[in-house]
Amino acid sequence: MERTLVLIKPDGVQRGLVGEILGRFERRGLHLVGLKLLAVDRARAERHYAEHRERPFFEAVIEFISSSPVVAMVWEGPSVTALVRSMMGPTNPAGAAPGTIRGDFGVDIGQNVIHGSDSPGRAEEEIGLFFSSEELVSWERAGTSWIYP
Ligand code: D4T
Repeated sequence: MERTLVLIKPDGVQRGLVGEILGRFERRGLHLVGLKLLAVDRARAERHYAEHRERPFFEAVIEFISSSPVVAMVWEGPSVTALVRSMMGPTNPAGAAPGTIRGDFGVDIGQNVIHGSDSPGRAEEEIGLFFSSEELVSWERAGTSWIYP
């Protein structure tokens, strides 16, 4: 079963949106297998955003993600990476439809509330960057068979 990494960014945590965002994924029927609040240090931030090292916004995103705690989550489900990305909306909230997380709570491309892995392969790497294997819990949630077989 596919897994993906979600971060509620410092703006989402500071604005008290953790429960709202987590609840959307729960209500959608996704399965939670990892969850923690943590401060992202510069080294972890640079590894997470390594693909953007040459981009002009690199320094700003590193400072932002390490400015205040984030909530890291691992969600499991069929096609969960694409499904989470569709619930998030596009990177720039200005183009995000109402009903998406960024469309409901975001205004700024930098402070865009949430991160989700952009492919299943990338999700595996990002989960490894934020969670040890002992922190991921395999469990059965009552009623999952009524959401997907
Ligand atoms: P993240 O990685 O935060 O989920 O965002 P996305 O996957 O949606 O978008 P991204 O990797 O292209 O961008 C990473 C991060 O950089 C910020 N950003 C991005 C920015 O401040 N200015 C920009 O022009 C872009 C493209 C927002 C997200």
